[in-house]
Amino acid sequence: MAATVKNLIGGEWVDARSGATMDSINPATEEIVAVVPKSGPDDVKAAVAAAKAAYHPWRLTPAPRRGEILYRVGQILTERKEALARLMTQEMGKVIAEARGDVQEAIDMAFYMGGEGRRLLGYTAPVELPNKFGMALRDSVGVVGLITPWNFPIAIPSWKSLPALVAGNTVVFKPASDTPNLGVEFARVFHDARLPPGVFNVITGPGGSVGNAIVNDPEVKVISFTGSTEIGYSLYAEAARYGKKVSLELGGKNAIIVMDDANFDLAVEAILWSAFGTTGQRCTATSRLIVQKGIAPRLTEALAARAKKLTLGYGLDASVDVGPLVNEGARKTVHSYVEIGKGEGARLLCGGKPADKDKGFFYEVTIFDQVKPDMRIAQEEIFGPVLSIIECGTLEEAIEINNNTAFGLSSSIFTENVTAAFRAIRDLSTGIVYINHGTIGAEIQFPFGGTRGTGNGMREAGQTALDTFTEWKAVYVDYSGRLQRAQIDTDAILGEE
Ligand code: UN1
Repeated sequence: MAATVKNLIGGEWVDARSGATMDSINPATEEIVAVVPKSGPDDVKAAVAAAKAAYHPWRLTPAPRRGEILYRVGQILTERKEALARLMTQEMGKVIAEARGDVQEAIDMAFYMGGEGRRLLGYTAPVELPNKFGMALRDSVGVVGLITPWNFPIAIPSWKSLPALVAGNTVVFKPASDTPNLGVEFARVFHDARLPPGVFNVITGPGGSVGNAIVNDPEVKVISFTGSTEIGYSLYAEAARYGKKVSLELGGKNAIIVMDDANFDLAVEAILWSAFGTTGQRCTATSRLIVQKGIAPRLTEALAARAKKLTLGYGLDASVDVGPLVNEGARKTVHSYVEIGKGEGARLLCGGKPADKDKGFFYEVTIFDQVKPDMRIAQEEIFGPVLSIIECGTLEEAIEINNNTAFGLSSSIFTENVTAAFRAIRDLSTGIVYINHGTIGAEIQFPFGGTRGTGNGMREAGQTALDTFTEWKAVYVDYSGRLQRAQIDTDAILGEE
């Protein structure tokens, strides 16, 4: 039976002011999973006001206490891991093992950022005048707006909210329209961890009205967004009008390079996992395979044979390899790219059409070879189970093909040659680089993000996440009891005129 859920504003569970609702659909069965508030700008206003009212007390709560609440969040997520994972498979389609991994990523982040409650490290440095002290501190920013996608419905909200909260900010969170129920369940974890009312608010609704209202509310000081490049760039321009800090995590066109000397069996496993895991709907998914000529025929044949054996189905069944696409629109987009690929002269090796099933937005796992680096299917993000195989001659050529796209999130090379591996580390110009592993599977303690059109230079996760959600404050304490002028009175110390 479909759940009916509410927004969380100022610690209260409330409907949209207008009373409007929208449905969240199971992409495997097309049944309604939940009925959620279809919020609008008024609801955003209320959430921002609640977050603003909660800000000063939260900011003045000692950071170790804030961290302890995050530990409780980690504990509750651990207790609810299986239930949240099942809900995730139902609401967005990823297979159950991957859904558990998604929740685990949030658990990891909760304990990692909980620890930041006793770190949030600043630094001291020597100063140039006597009887004077200098230090640099991280300070909170204020109300932050978090707008997240459906493909990692628990993990990505955790990457954004947990560093924001430990640093002393308060949150207005808008989950994706395809996974609003999970967004509300995520908020429930904070509520049940006894986070003070108003520190974390969730409002569900369409990006057009709710997302825009968050971006255009002057009280929201930071925007962290993960989604399409088109929307990301446009909200970046909007937010710039208010001088807001913006962190963008956008598209990818990630490649695995396979050199002739690669561990063949390992490469096959890694390519299938990175290209077709999460039905290709990860920002980090492998959508290009750049393969050296010597190994290309054998690798292509092995991949096509193995891909045909992957089982498509409802991800609650643990034997299923690949779930559905998130909605009908996504399936249409994927299919239109397959048509484009055929039109461009690439050769279709397998898949290339919606799967033959009564219900659900399933699409067959698809591989093209004879793809040229400048074809649209090798340049544009498809966000589905479509792999394009491009042949290359040398390592230099492979690296050049890898780097020559509008995106720069993740890349990978399979080689047993340490010299080639280190050259790749040096020259692959993406934010994440893997050696002998596919392009997916980043861990939360390292920076996550990419170059070029993948973002705006910010990084999520790791220590770098704190840069989005803090301002640096430089503090000088002069205990000399007299006026000491920096850059001017320093000469006197050396006895110079
Ligand atoms: C995403 O695709 O937006 O590295 C996030 C990975 C996961 C996160 C992916 N840990 O593939």
